[in-house]
Amino acid sequence: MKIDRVDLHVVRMPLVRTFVTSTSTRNHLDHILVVVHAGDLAGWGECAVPPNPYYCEETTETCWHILSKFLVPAVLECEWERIEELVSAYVKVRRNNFAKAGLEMACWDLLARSRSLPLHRLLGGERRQIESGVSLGIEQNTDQLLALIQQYVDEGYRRIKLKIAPGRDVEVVRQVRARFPDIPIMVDANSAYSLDQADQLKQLDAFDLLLIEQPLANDDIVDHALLQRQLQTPICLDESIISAADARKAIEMESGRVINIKVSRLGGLLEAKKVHDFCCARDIPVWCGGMHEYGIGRAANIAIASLPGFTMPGDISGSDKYYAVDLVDPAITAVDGLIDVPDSPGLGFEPVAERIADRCIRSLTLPA
Ligand code: OSB
Ligand code: MG
Repeated sequence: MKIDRVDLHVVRMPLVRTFVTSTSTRNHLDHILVVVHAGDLAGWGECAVPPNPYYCEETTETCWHILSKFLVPAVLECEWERIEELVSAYVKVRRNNFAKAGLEMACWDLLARSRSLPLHRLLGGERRQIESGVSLGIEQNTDQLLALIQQYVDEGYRRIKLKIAPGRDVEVVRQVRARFPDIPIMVDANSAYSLDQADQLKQLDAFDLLLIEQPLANDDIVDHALLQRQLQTPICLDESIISAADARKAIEMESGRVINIKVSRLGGLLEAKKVHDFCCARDIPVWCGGMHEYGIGRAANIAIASLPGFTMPGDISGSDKYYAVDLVDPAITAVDGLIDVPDSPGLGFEPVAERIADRCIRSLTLPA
């Protein structure tokens, strides 16, 4: 395989509802779409990167820089048959995982289309449907939060994730649990606590939570291990795990009992699969996290979540949870809390050129 041209597009999408976490507030997103061309074939990928460096250090601007100056030029030089060979073309680039993930995803799509296979088959997926959950931002008004949850439960979603922060935690979770005694609930702190707030977090043990996601610092696995010893609720790591090596070390240290696999945070589907395989061998449950992906990145999440080790419902909701109109056909929908894994070649959902052009705010083709 030889890629002869790469298009980059920044595509701006408004969110149907403002999304607040312990570190940021989002009304719209500027993800980068990556299109790799090889002869008549094209593959699509998405850098689902936040506009500001509050989840991780990358932003839309840093991804644009790293893609256009380093990753794309390296890939344009490369002859490859397997994704491992492609990835080795840019192995010198440290981190910048969101940028890598968008380009690598496009190459997986290209490879799958060149073999007329659905992406989930290339990855080793087995599930025909995936269980879908929703991630809910911090809401100032708890009645509004309860109404939102009711709406998603009525739509059939099987698991909810609540964003928490100091001051918006124990009491909110208490009210949600009282109103929804049976629904599986997880909470996500996005690193808002420190170890000396362990007593606050211990109170969450009373609510039969599936897990607490990333309570402590974004780059920590040591304090998480100390905290896990004091908590009954399993800790799940998100921000702290940016490679399969990190996953191995965190499991070795008992820093948590569950891992959130996010394609973009891990720098691509290959590394995501490595984390999955390692966790499977160690009986560590994993689930698929998200970054509000548009349809392209969402399709890749569906494909990876079809692997057998994804035993917990993930953050892959229907696109309508975030977007009035998504960029792909057919629309990605959850019915009765399940999303079908598509069987058409590549990502399995087709990008719609006019919708992308309408929302595109910046484009570049390489080589120039
Ligand atoms: O920590 O999982 C997170 C969104 C932005 C930044 C961080 C996170 C999230 C989500 C969104 O929880 C999950 C989704 O894509 O539905
Ligand atoms: Mg998280």
